[in-house]
Amino acid sequence: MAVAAAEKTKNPSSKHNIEAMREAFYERIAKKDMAPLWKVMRSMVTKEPVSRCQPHVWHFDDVKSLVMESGGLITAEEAERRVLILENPALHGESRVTNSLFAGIQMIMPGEVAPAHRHAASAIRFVLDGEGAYTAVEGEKAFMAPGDFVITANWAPHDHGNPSNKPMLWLDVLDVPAVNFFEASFAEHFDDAMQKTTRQDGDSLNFYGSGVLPDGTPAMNRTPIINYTYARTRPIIARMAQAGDIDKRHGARVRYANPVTGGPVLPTMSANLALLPKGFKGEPYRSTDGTIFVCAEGKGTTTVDGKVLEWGPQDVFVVPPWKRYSHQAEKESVLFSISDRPAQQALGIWREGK
Ligand code: 1HN
Repeated sequence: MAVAAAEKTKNPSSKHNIEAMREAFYERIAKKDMAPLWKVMRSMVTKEPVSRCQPHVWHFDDVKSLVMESGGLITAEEAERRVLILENPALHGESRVTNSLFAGIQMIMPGEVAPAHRHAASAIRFVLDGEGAYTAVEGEKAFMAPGDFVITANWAPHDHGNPSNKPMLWLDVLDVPAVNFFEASFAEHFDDAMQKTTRQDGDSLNFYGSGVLPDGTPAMNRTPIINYTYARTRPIIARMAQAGDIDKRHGARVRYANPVTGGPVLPTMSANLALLPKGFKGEPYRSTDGTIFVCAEGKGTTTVDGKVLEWGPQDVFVVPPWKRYSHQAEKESVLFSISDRPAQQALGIWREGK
């Protein structure tokens, strides 16, 4: 201290000089494409996760009427995929709901086809409305109903069609922003709008989800099941709840699993389905995986970092990474959720807490 004070009296402008010298130095090194770490280190290496995303809810009434309106403006064929992007309010223009995930609402009208393509990004669908449209994935034509959870793994050819007489709407979640972070995107379009299907609706769930496996099934980092139907999964959470197997934070919850390995359905994304009994007041929880929720049934609220998100049937809401949240159910409710947890776990960075 005394030495510094002495320095100051000797050279009153030394502080100013060193600042000016530093600035001049930074300008010189910038010309050589370099920069000082010490100016940015604390904001790069934060003590805790800092998310740019905001908690937000999209109410299905609004979403449905706007998506239906888009049906009068563009065909599925013209659009390739008629999807309205759910943009996080803090990330407008970035086509993402969290930093790593894309979410959107897709609609396919009676008689329409969304042509076959494939890409490096993996996709999931969670069906919101309508019945009897299909997604054809890797040769299986999977007919869909509300609450169905459908997997399109990376590079799997897929097209959608709607032979029913009602529009069908579903939530799409893709790891596109994560793939693009790595600048590893590839895509391919096929000459035939519809791929040839060799397997019947439900084949992959019957073959791989019945406690037996076709002999010789290799272990893969993604599930071989295309459609985890609501009809199969919904009764399981009801029985868990009846048996009192109710997590204090998450309710009676199952994890969608790859039946060959027990691991997540995809290497980049994993999903859950939870039943919250009427009057459920969840304990707070947080984790580093920002999570997208869909209310499949019921009515309630989720408090995120002090902000109350009200949800009802088919509403979609997002909880940013490491924000503390708790669920409250006014009626018996079912929540679907999806996040990038397996990607974070593969990197060894996933954490959870209270
Ligand atoms: C995509 O291929 C689909 O196949 C849906 O249904 C949404 C969003 C971004 C990029 C590709 C689909 C998509 C997408």
